[in-house]
Amino acid sequence: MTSRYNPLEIESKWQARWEAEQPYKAIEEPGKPKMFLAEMFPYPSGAGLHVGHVRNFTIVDVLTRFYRQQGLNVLRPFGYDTFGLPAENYAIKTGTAPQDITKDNIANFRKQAKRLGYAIDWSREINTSDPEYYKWTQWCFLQLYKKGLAYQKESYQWWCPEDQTVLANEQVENGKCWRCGHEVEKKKMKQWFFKITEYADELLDDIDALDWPDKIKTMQKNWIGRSVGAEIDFKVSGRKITVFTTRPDTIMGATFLVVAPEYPDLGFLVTDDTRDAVNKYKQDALKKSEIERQENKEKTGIFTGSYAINPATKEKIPIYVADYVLAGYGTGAIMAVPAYDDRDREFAEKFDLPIVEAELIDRDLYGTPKVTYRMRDWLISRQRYWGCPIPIAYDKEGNPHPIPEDQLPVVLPEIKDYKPDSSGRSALAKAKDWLKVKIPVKDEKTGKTHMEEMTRETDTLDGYACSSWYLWRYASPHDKDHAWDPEAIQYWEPLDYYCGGDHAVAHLLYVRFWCKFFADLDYLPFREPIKHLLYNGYINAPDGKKMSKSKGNVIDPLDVINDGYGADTLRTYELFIGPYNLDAAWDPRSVGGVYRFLNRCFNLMDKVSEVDNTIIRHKTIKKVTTDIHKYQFNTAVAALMEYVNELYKQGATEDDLIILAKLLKPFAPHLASEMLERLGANDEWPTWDDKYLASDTVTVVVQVNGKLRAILNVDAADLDDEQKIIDLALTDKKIQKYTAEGIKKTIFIKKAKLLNLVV
Ligand code: ANZ
Repeated sequence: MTSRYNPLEIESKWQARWEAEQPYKAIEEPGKPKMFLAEMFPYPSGAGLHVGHVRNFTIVDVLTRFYRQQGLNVLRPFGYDTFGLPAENYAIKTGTAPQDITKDNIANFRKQAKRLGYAIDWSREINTSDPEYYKWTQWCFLQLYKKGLAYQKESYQWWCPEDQTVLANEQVENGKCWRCGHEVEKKKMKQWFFKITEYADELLDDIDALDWPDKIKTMQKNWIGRSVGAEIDFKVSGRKITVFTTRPDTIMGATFLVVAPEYPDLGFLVTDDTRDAVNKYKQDALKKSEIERQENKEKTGIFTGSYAINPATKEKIPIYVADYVLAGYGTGAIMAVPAYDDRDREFAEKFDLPIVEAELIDRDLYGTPKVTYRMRDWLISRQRYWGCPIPIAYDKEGNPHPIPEDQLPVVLPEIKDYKPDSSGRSALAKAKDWLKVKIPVKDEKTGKTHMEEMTRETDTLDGYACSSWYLWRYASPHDKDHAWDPEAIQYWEPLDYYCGGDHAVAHLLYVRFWCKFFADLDYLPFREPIKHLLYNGYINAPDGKKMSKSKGNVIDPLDVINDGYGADTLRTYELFIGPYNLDAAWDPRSVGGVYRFLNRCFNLMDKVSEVDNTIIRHKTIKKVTTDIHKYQFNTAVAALMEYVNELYKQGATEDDLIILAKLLKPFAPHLASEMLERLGANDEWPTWDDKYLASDTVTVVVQVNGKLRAILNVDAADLDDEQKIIDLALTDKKIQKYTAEGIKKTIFIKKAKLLNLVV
């Protein structure tokens, strides 16, 4: 007689054993097939794990355990994405060092993740704010810098006045800061960029072959946004304006030019008469977000006072400035063809400009072919303290110099006041001693090297830089000599399964970009870092609303566990809740249902009897295995529930129970391990034999002129094939008696499984 199911007791027993024995430690075994899985590593917030993390981590855990049980060499590491604003803002508020906050939060996350029983190789933990880690983020930066792919540029940038920092395009959502929701504005600043556009074509061309959700693939394609067209020069008194157009064939109808308000040469285009008004227009335009500027509102704009020559018609055409032309796209200048382009027509109508329906001409006559992308280069400098320092220093003339690799890491100094100011420099500017650094400089004339005192860069890197290479660090997380060990990379990478519910265009595009870049440097033997992507849905409150502290509707996973349900119930429930890729609402009753199911599994161990359940056993093995392969975790759990119901009805043999425990282990590993131990079995994944799985047959009624004449046994799958059913009916002797004269009409009603032959 077994005791009552006591999840808390069983779970602490198995967790203690896993802690002591480290069974999930991954070791390279050349020649043995591998499987590498990871979730998008979490930001360890002060609030600890939430139910969304649990869903995300459990999906990875189910696949991890599934492949382990199938005998593959599985790597499932864990890490923390720790730089960023929440810890810094908390530090500003409380004066606590972000380093200390982060340490505590990590300890809490680790404890909680262990409480959930994940099959993690804990020896491979990484933390992006650990100097041992970010030393290599800085090394990555320097490789990009050496190849000219990390560069500085003065440009208008999104600036969040609340967080006092610039934001990347991806971090501006509907004109607001992604983090604090404050309205953003444009500010002209010198900033660091990564030249992701260099890889735009390859990033686009390789998308189709990825086994990623179509939704994400489409978002990336749109984000990159390739446009094929031409650049055409228009002469303007001794200068020229180059426009980008996808319709060079319409040039005969170009009756004016429009430049963006930020157009660098605008100063040359304005005249004494127009200068003030144009400046005023420009200032107003800079306050608008790009989205606002592209909205289909009434067009605004102003004449600059200058004219250009249309190279095709040789006519003098006016040059306007208008905010519907964007600075960062194409050349920031367009030829307006109001007869063919809606936006240009609206503008022409409003400003009374000619609309000429001119003939279309050969493409090739004007301009040079040009491909343009919506995607911009990736803005990476942040005026914040809590980030990876950019390994650059400036000489007296303000020229940047890379910090030599043997001086890495550039460690973040401990400071007292973390607050940035509106001067545009991070709090690092106040760390006076840290700012000074000696850098070797080679004299071009003498060839000799001398040390020169310089000032360090005070910007830190966008956190997305830190997460652009962590998947490779997992292969050799403690390597002191490389960012990643080539042999370990060769064995484990690329990542087989990646699971997350965020970052469709930012992180998932950046990591592809770095992969291609490091592949070009021969540091990586593959050009796509992630084979299969699982994009999971969110878990909402019982009323379907987003869980949030302010609404007081947050479900704390640790409460669910400690209420007595245990981690196995929580894990199984979060996958049973619905298809993994859809949002789902928390349902407390269903948690209880899953708990009762696990109880029933446990109690079945008392009910061993002599019966033959071979067919249902093989059916269940097949269903659970194929469902997991298709990521249909909810229906896999449902199949196990059905199996248990059958075993209660029929009785269960020890073999039936062993199969149950093996199939249950990915979802409820503690209970399953306990059952397997008591049953004296290993956890090897079972296989099914199709010979026990005769296909389902159904009966189809065949009528002739409305009278029942025969009943056919057909394969259920054949119900979809009307002709096959008819052919089968016509081979039946009983039917043939009535159809010798031929058939006028056949009516097949699939739902009723009925075939009527009219003769
Ligand atoms: C003349 C023309 C005639 C155009 C026509 C279109 C249709 P996509 O497809 O999105 O790449 N354009 C170019 N640069 C722009 C900018 N910085 N801001 C706003 N609009 C810009 O769009 C390319 C077209 O958008 C270009 O081709 C240009 O207008 C406009 F019947 O040139 B077209």
